[in-house]
Amino acid sequence: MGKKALLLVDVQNDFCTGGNLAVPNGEEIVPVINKLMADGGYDLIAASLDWHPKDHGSFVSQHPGKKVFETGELSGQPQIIWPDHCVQGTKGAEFHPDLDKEKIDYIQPKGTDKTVDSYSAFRDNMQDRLTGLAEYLQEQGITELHICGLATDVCVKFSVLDAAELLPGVKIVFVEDASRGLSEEAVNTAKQEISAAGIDIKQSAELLPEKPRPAICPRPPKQRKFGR
Ligand code: VGL
Ligand code: ZN
Repeated sequence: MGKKALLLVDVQNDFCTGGNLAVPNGEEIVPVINKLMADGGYDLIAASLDWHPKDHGSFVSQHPGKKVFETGELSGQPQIIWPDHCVQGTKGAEFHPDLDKEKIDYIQPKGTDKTVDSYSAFRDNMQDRLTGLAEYLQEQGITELHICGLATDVCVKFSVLDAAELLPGVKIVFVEDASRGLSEEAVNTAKQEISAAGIDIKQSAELLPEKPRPAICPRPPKQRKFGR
């Protein structure tokens, strides 16, 4: 029998309300993910962590004169300049406190090299170094992988597209309502790219076992007396 796995992308404080690179309502996915982890019937749950050194080359602090969300350069490549975020060992880099962390079997750090960014949980943005996650999932013999997290239009999108490319034969599903994005427009583009790659987009309820229906008529109705 095939194994079904769940991949949580960057469910970290800095991507939630109050964090340094907050995704609007990012924390809303936490209860959705907790339910998926509890009832989704997964054989394995993996999670990526954006895990940057404090002087990472994507940080605005390393680009004097640049503003956040402008395009700059990193190792000769165009690079979006981000607020400093998910610095190794800080509160912002921790999983959201309400996430059921004990259900996670494998943690994949990424973005640890300050000279290259890594949106995908599978490889860096130069596409020349794998993180090890694909190899791990292959070794485990997974046949289906559901992916969700933060942010839909950045790290989730690149993780989903890479999963389809790097895990041939594995069915990939993007779980939309267990993900949130930075920009609505970019989320729509991300969904189009995911669909165009032949990857399924589903809602978490479609991945959970159906609740037993309430009986329409649990016992015969009491006889009602009209008049006296
Ligand atoms: C992310 C921007 C920079 C993400 C990570 O997790 O979506 N976005 N680093
Ligand atoms: Zn980052």
